[in-house]
Amino acid sequence: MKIAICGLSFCGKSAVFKAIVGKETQARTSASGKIHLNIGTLELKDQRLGKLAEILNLEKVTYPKISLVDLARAGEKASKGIETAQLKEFDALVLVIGVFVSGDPLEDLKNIESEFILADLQVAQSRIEKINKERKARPKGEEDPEALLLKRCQAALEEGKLIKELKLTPEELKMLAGFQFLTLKPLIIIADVSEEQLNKGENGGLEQAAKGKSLPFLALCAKLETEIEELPEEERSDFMKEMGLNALSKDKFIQICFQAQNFISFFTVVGKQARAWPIVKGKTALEAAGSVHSDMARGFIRAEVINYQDFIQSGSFAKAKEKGLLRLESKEYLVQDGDIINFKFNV
Ligand SMILES: Nc1nc2c(ncn2[C@@H]2O[C@H](COP(=O)(O)OP(=O)(O)OP(=O)(O)O)[C@@H](O)[C@H]2O)c(=O)[nH]1
Ligand SMILES: [Mg+2]
Repeated sequence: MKIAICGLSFCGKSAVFKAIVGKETQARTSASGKIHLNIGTLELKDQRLGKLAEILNLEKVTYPKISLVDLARAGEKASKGIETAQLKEFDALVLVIGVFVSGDPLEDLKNIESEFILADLQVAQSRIEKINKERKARPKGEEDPEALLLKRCQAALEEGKLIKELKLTPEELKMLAGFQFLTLKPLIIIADVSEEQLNKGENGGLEQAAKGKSLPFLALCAKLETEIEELPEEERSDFMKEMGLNALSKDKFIQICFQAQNFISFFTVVGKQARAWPIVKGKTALEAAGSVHSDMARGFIRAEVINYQDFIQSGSFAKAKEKGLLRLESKEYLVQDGDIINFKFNV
């Protein structure tokens, strides 16, 4: 899962990256040599997995990972706006608004959204034109379903809406998947605030704006959180108390990234290893198997499933089986958050 941090120049992107990723950053230059990238890896430390390892006496746990990329242009290339083309390859976008420097954070948000909308409009329009040219031969009155859907997107974008605000069906989403529309990607809004703003709970109205669009939101003072992380462990909690902070934003951020993508987790236990797998809510056992290994989906026989809660209450797989809590499920079973799954397959 790849997530990009984007935003206007000098809005605090790298500061937020540093606060969230900590010291394990790698500075890289992209193949084109123009863009300096900071890449960091985050793990969703699911407590349930640790508990499983403890009960089952396992040696290794593997958490789901997020690759977080801080996009920054080389100094002389820096312009005011966002280069939208470089955002296409990402699964989700984190938009940083520099409330600590901005004269008008809401205006910044609006401007960036407009850039996203414009980029998507160009993609939609050029595809519609192409379809019209290619399919001139169609009998009159018969509309192409792809063109129809794209026209709906175009209309929404022209009204200043994000494509995700259209309530699209899974089939429609599938049809649009190849276009990599920016306004369809999960978007997380981060307000980088000053210490003073943090203390006053000020975020330039962004929290409400995000809420109005059902976008996940987080306010943090990146500079302060980085300073805290650089403190010796024993001084941290006192300093945080002094600053009125209960927790660092790091863990919350990771959770928000998962929620924004509508992910739940299922677990597998193989040998001495337990692993958590993220999957979009509403997927079947067959799709879950495929996300672990394509062979598991190809040769799928059935899934042995027990939910984490039931397992904890039983204390062992054997006891759970006695109680009838270990279920055999078919391909169509809808995976639930916390399911421990043993895929039976044959290739
Ligand atoms: N007071 C304050 N200053 C901050 C905060 N976050 C970032 N800064 C400062 O703002 C300046 C710009 O921050 P960066 O994180 O480099 O911004 P950026 O968006 O990565 O900039 P570019 O990559 O050049 O587009 C730096 O001098 C930071 O120290 C903050 O939360 N509070
Ligand atoms: Mg930067």
